[in-house]
Amino acid sequence: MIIKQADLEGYTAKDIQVLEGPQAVRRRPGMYIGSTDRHGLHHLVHEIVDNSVDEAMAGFCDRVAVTLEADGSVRVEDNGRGIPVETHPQTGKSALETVLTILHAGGKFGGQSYKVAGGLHGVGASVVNFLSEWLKVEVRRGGKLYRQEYRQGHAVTTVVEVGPSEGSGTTVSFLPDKEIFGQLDYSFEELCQRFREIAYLNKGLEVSFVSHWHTDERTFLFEGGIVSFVGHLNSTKQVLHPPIYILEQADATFVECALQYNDSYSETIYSFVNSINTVDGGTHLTGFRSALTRALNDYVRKQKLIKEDQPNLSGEDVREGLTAVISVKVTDPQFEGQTKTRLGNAEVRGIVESVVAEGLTIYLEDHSQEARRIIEKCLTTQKARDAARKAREMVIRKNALDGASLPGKLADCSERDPSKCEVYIVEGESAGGSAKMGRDRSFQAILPIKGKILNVEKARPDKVLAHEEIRALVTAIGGGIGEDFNLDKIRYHRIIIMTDADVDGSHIRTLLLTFFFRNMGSLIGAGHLFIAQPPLYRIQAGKEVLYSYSESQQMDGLKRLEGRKGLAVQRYKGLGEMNPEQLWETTMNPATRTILQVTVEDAHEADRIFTVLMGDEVEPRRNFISLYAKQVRNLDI
Ligand code: 0RA
Repeated sequence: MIIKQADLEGYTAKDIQVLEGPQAVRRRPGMYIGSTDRHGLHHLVHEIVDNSVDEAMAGFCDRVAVTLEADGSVRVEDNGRGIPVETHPQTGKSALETVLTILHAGGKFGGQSYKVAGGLHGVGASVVNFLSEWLKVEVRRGGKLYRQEYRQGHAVTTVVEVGPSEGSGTTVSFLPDKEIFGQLDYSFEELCQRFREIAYLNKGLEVSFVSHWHTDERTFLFEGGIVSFVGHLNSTKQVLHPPIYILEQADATFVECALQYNDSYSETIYSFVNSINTVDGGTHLTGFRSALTRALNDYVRKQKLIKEDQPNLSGEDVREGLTAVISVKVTDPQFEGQTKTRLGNAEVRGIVESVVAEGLTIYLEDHSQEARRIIEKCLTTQKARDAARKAREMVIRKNALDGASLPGKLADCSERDPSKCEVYIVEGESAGGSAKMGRDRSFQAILPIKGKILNVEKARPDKVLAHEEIRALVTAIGGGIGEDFNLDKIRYHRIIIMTDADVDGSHIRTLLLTFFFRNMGSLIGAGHLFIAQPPLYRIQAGKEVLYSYSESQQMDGLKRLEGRKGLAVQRYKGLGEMNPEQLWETTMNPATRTILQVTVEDAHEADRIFTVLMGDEVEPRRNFISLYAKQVRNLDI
């Protein structure tokens, strides 16, 4: 961009924004919405919905209706005040057109709206407009109905008064531009996830979603707000008490939190700022954590539930088995970090800490039975953590005595650079044998696992290491376990689970995934865990051999070789039916195999799946399997 000297006079921030028009955004959409895949597409929907949610947070709207049409266009309707249509003094255009054509213009109206600036959040309705083939907006306001239309971000009509209206509100419809997004790819469940979250965080707000694209619909409305949210997160667990709820306004900051302990060993804390999920936490979360530790320790000391010389409960002790949602509403949030998902406002920490500590203290004093159950759980955790530390130290010492010897049944590779090494964790002796013979021993190690390994959901962390199969796994991988797990020490950068394609195989795979998820989580996050994909069928016609890895591939293969002489079809029921060469060729040779990388995209949802499938409550498991059959299948690929 070249700016001549004369033009610089009177050059303001406003003009810079005008330069960032549709073309700039369309040239680099990723800068504004992250990507142009399904996530970017969903981002457009959320951007528009979030504007209506802001109106709800300001107290003027209690209904948002989202419709996904069969042609891929989206309609978002709310019953708020309606975007103002009068002329905006700085732009000379209507406020409506300003919001839809000027980058980041959203927060400039309505001083008390909780608009979030920066990062990928709240990039504004204009970005959606710029990335849409067309966009239409209707405003019901002051008894009149107004309409304006755009193409690729350019107004093609003025704001036209088209008739009278009842009530007030805003409706934005748009068709994401296929020039930007290619084929549109919407996920009903992913969209619902956020709509459900919004409804939880804004009690009394109805968010409905009708999709003619998926032929499905859902309505979310929670009178209980985040208390219902915590109930939902704990729905498959045994809880220790009804949810605790704290709500307080301190200056211009709203603090709201709900918490409930369950009898599991995991911690689930969700934090939000202005209805945005702060996955990287921040000052509000820090304040919450300090408050929890402080209030529980104060109570324990005051009630003399702990000996005087016994150490305080640690943060980990008070968070094991805790499910909590902390939601704050802040007027001028500062978001930090790469993805702008960490709250930076320093003053929020103290506000949250004192509100939560006070609320908790009052609750504990008023509810002595519930308090006793919570404290007992924390004290048990403290003891168990002590025991676990001793067990870990024992294993480390024992390994040192053994000369850090690797497990006997591990067939290690000769390469020593972890980034070049992989280990196959193989179910069963015979499959292990084939894998050992079929592998490339220079960089592939094989660890056979016998029978069903420990059900980690039911076992205490300190008991996990008592199990021989687990110890073999931990020593082979080499990075330790649990809190001591060190990603830098792992001996293989590809850890590949290889099991039979039957029910037992899928059970063992789920157990292993649970184990890794709970005890070596960062390994999944860093992309080191994989699932091998052995073929389901082998078709032979003369010299030509085809392997198929899915039923549809098998259909295609059969069609292709139809009518050939001597057509032979073999269905593999287990890895053991393949000879070493076949196993290498189909499942282990990096040049020809497919392996699936395990991600923890939604760690909580994964946790739910593990808990429900492995836990001992039969009823939720049955419900769950019918409800989430799709996800379970995905997990059990
Ligand atoms: C600022 C001021 C006013 C309304 C809105 C924003 C508004 C924006 C959106 C976006 C989607 N739905 C919306 N609803 C309302 C109104 C200020 C006033 O009437 O005094």
